[in-house]
Amino acid sequence: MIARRQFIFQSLTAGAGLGLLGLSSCSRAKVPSPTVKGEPTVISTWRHGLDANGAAWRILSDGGYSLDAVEAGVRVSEADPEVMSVGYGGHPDRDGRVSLDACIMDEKGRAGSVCFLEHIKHPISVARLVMEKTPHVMLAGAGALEFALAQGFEKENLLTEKAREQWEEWLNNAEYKPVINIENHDTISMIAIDAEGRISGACTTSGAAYKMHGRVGDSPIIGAGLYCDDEVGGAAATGQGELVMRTLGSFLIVELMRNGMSPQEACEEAVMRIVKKTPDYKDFQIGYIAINKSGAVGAYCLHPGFDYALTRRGNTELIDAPSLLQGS
Ligand code: SD4
Repeated sequence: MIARRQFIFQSLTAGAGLGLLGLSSCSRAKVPSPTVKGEPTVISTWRHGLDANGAAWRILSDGGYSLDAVEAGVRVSEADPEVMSVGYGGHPDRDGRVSLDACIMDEKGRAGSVCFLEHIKHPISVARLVMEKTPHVMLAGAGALEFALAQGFEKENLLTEKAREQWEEWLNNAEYKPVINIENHDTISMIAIDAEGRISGACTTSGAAYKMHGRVGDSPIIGAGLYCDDEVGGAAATGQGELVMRTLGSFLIVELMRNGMSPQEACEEAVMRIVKKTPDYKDFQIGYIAINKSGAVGAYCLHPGFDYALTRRGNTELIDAPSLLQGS
């Protein structure tokens, strides 16, 4: 096990490296104080997390299970056609096809995932059934669709008129260029602790807009888009999946917390890992959220503009995550 002081040293080294990278030092925003033990808490990415947290909170405040809460929570964004980065109404790939990625984890360390899934509005619920009803963790593409249909899910057209029009406009140039903070929302990742202290997480997305057909991002990859360990806490990601996948960001954050970092320190360190390994990191957005067993939360991102929703004691706040880079 790496000693706590070594992590502090590494953090300091990372901070010192900022100057070399031509960056200002991180502005550390006020971190919300920890939850009182036994108090349910839910956090989720972006403004659309406000409604999603509402659905999760209805379960948590009634003494319900965190796994049910995160599934119900992210289903709200999946069903909302105005959230054009998740589920129904999501941006299609460059061929005009909507393909979805999602994963879920429970407090026992069990995991389920689907990727490159077309025609199913609620991939998170399919991911849960992969976890609960199969010996596998992940199903992809046609196999995932076949499984979903066998489980009674309905085949639907997920491409809304609005998404089709935007895609047709994009075809005029057909240039793949990720947009930072797309419409101020992106993947929804959610982590919840229930009254019994059980931690579960969920992550669901339509992925990068106008991606290559068949592209899979970080969101359904256990340890990249999401990771929970009931002994430690949970972490989740949003933003350019390729950068998260290369560094297995959510797993990294949980392991950093296991070794003594606060959720805030761990999120910052995970962003710095990307910065060190990605010369063109300024062209992308990455956002991380994390919570530990004591209910302390943290969040960090590359560019300003990433926010997350925090609900506890029946109150929901939308909090701006501190960013490494400052606004232009
Ligand atoms: C992904 N993290 O698939 C997700 C969401 C996204 O640009 O598309 N971000 O990479």
